[in-house]
Amino acid sequence: MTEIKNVAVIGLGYIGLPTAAILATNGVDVVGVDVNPKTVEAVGRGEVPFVEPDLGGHVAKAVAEGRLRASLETPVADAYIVAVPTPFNADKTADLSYIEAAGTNIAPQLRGGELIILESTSPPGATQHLADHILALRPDLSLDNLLVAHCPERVLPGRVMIELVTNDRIVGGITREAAEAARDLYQTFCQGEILLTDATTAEMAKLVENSFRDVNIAFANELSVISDKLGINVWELIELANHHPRVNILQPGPGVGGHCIAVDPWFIVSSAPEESKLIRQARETNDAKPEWVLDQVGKALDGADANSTVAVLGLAFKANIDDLRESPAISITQRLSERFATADFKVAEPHIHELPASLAGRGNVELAETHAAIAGADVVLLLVDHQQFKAIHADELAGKGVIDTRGMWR
Ligand code: SAJ
Repeated sequence: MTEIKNVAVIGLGYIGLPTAAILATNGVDVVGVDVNPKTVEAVGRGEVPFVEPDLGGHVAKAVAEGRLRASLETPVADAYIVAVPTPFNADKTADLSYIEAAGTNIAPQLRGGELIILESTSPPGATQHLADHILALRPDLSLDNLLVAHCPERVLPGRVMIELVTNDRIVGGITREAAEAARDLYQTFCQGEILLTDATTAEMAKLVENSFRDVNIAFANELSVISDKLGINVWELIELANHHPRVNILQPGPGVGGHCIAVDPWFIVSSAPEESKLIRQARETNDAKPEWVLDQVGKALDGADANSTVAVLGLAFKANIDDLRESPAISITQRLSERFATADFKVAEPHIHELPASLAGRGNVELAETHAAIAGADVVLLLVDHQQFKAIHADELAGKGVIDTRGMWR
């Protein structure tokens, strides 16, 4: 195998760019590749096109030192790290077209001996599929002279630059040699333990971690619905139960958002539909939670929608971030504005300055400052437990219908 002096990172998104930057600041020559010219231009200038603490400094330093450059074209390199999206299709199977496109662009650049690592969250078999795809384009090569491995990312948005260094990593090789080569590359920046396995187990490990969280959040969400029916405060209930030394129930919410936990379990379900009953049910339970929140608002409005104003607090998919992707708060606000078309909705989200496209232009939805939104509201609906909302005083809520989906005012 070739000694790895330079790496091409395919996909400069939330995972690819941090990985490219951290490799570069640890002495590896990196070319970051992206299909979006704006991303390539921004990274080329040493800038980061999205919010992630500490990433800006790494990218600026790597570019200034000449270790990181960005390109629209896949170059010749000793190793390739593929970090492209794996969305799901309408039938909830994984869409591997971005991975295939990355493979198509890598194939002509290969000379034999390269390491190819798939980092994208993938259904079981995707790494083998990538290898097969490349080898079909390059029949002159084989797994004897091409090292293909899977190394799933597991970093938490908002803590990416810390967790890239400190988290343990799972590396699954199509061959043992591939796993060992990938381990050696990650060791340039990863201080956690690097655990070797086969590619399919590594793929499943990532999916299982996020499904574990999804199933446990579904349990909490189900408890909140049961508790409401029985007239019990679910937050108190969970706090009390969690005093048991072997019980650790997660927190209910308005639904599960983000691009990982609400997606990855479906990759397990579509691989083994008959056997994944609990995992599927958890997904359905969490996906049903927004509808339950809508019903709560309906009860609070009590038929008086025409003259009512609802303050909606928070649009992000979780607390203290600006990430709106797959946010249940957005879909709840959209559906509220349609179902209660004669009510007004004042949305307070401290992390944004204008409404996202899915909400902009709706006559009854408007962005507002938090306290002003509450002051004019009949019903206050808290969807995200942002730090900023802690400053809301109990007096501000007096006399209003309050729906607290996060237990902020438990
Ligand atoms: N949520 C709850 N109740 C809870 C915890 C979370 O309702 O008790 C909700 C959040 O509000 C949010 C969603 O779940 O809508 C997901 O948030 P999260 O903080 O659980 O996870 P993500 O999506 O930000 O990141 C996860 C992480 N996976 C695990 O913790 C197992 C991260 O380590 C992964 O790298 C990431 O998915 C990923 O990229 O796969």
